[in-house]
Amino acid sequence: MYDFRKSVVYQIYPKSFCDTNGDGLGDLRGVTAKLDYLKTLGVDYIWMTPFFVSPQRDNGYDVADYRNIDPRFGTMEDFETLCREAKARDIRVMLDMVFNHTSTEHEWFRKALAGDPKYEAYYIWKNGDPDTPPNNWQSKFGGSAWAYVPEKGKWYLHLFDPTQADLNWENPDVRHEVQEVIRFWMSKGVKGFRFDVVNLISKGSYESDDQGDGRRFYTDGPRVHEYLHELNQATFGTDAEIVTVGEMSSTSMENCYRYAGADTGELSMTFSFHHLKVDFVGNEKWVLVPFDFQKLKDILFSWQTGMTEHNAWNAVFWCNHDQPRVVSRFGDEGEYWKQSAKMLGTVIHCLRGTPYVYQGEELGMTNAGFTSLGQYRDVESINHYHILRARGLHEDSVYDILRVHSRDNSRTPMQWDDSAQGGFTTGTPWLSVNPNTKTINAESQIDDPDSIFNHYRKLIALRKQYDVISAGDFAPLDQKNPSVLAYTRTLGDEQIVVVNNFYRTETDWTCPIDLTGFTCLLSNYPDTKVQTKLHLRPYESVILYRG
Ligand code: TEU
Ligand code: CA
Repeated sequence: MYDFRKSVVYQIYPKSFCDTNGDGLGDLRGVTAKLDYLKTLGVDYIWMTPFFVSPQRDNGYDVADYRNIDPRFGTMEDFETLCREAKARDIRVMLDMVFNHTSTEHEWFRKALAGDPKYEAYYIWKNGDPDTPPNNWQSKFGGSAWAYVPEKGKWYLHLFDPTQADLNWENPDVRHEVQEVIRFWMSKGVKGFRFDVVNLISKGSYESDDQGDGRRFYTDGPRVHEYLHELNQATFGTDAEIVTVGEMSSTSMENCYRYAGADTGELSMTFSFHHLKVDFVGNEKWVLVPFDFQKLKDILFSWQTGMTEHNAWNAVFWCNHDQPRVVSRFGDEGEYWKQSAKMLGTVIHCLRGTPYVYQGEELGMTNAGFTSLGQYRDVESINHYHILRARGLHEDSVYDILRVHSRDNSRTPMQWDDSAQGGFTTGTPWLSVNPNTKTINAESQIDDPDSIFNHYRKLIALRKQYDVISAGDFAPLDQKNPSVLAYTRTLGDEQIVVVNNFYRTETDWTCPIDLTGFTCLLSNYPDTKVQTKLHLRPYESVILYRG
């Protein structure tokens, strides 16, 4: 079996990666053009977010045709070229499959609307009065999760945008369609799949939720393990080289033991998000609160030990296209930008799991810094602008919240060089390029041995070189320390100790393990002295090794 523990996945948001024809939208040819850059970084997989035919209401997560490429991104030929060129560089292609819902422009939904009973049964409909949704479930993007179709006198379920209708997985025909789509892309040589919100596919009972927004009725639902096991057996499970990852929304660890268990026949690994809700209030992200460092460690570490005890595998990450930039979130955009970005990279890459790098993270790209609604494109952000204003928040406060939490923070175009559009496009970008591309860009970092890019390159290389990083057991160190995040990984006689000062204040830290005989594998300061009593400078981060 292919050892995905030694692999690193690089996430590409194609719309914002590289535009080759000047229309302001990144495209597949742009990805091909940058494969040498990715090879230099050393990644093994590229996960590309959806580029299938789509009205782009949710940037491609509203799929209208699973087997064809949206002309905005290119052609099937472009995709085949990309696969070929990636393979020539030993990079594998991972696709993003959105099977919880389709766009309402998908042929299936159109046929359902036109009254074809076969396709009507592909979605989730409830009869009811036009003024009262079937229950109180809320869309993840705000508002009711139900939309009314007057011609049918029925409501359909949409856990996301009204143009993203939830599929009815109870219907075996739906499950067969999904299997055929997977086989179609497997036949093109695709070697990985990321499954969007895949723990939401099995809805339980459609009761109103007197305790919340309905998520407890459809999250990790009653038949989800059965469906995933069936999908595995019918499709990718036949190819030991294929790696799969499920995006698990508001999941539980107990369920992830099964989703990502080594012997459960479901998926290779899971994304969970609890460690990123540490700057929320409960499930509410549209608030401004400082992040809770203790909670961050407790959650990260409990998933490390819990998943290991149950022989299950984590995807480890800070960033994706839905999350703000990590250096802005948990690091420092100012004086210690470089040190903090490197520190955050080290924390993730030495954990037990498969690390994911989101485009631009390896350069220390920061949040967008938008100041007006017109700059935002994300449906969730725009909806919440209006929701928060309607709740009575002042405009400025709403902008402050969006600047911290909007998904557009991570979607601004990739910063390739210091030109006005960052080398992303020769036209007008669909979302503004961050003006800090003048100083934060790939061109200035690739050949600089001290750059964030080269720190990530080293982290990726270390994983290949040291089995203890890919396979070692995890144990926390001094978990209650108010500013240090530290842990060990151990494999036989080999051990690494990873020590990170998460703050800009200097701190003395005595390692509970005697560090005599350890050497420094990587640090974000040039002159780290290896000693049991460490004096940690701002955001100082070291990997110590004994073999
Ligand atoms: O996201 C799932 C999800 O529930 C959240 O991350 C959501 O995007 C939001 O941040 C809640 O505050 C996945 C995709 O990654 C996302 O881009 C899509 O919009 C969503 O599913 C629907 O397909
Ligand atoms: Ca383009």
